Amino acid sequence: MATILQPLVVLTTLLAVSLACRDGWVKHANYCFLFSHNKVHWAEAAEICRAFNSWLAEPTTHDIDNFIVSKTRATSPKRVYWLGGSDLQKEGTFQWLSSGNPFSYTNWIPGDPNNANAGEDCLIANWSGDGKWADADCEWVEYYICQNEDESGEIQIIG
Ligand SMILES: [Ca+2]
Ligand SMILES: [Ca+2]
Repeated sequence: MATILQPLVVLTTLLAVSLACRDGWVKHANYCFLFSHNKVHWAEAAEICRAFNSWLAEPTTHDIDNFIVSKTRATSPKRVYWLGGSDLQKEGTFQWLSSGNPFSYTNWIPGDPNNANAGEDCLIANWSGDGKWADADCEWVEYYICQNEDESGEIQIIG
């Protein structure tokens, strides 16, 4: 009897876990988001998100972008966060890190991207606390947002 029930128990656990994001992650739509409490370079932020089995957040739609803005306003209105976009491949052409797709939805602050100073190639959220995007120097040390599909718990349970 125990051997018959065991797969059922595992399945039930999976279903329960998949309804929630990992501790510290916030659910929105079918995704989980982590708003960092530490600051790193853009490339390091991307590495950290990958290590969490996720990606540097990509607000490819107004819905996701609006969620990030709302969440930021509610918790840390002045913080800026690295996002998973850059024009490192081709100056002036911004693309998403995970797919390589060019931006379709955008939320640039007026005047950006401007590739200012020695060059700015990395996408940052909530520039000037305005809820808008800017291109920023990839070497700046900033907070970051990771994103993954809402299935994070399954891997941990199976393991
Ligand atoms: Ca640039
Ligand atoms: Ca800029």
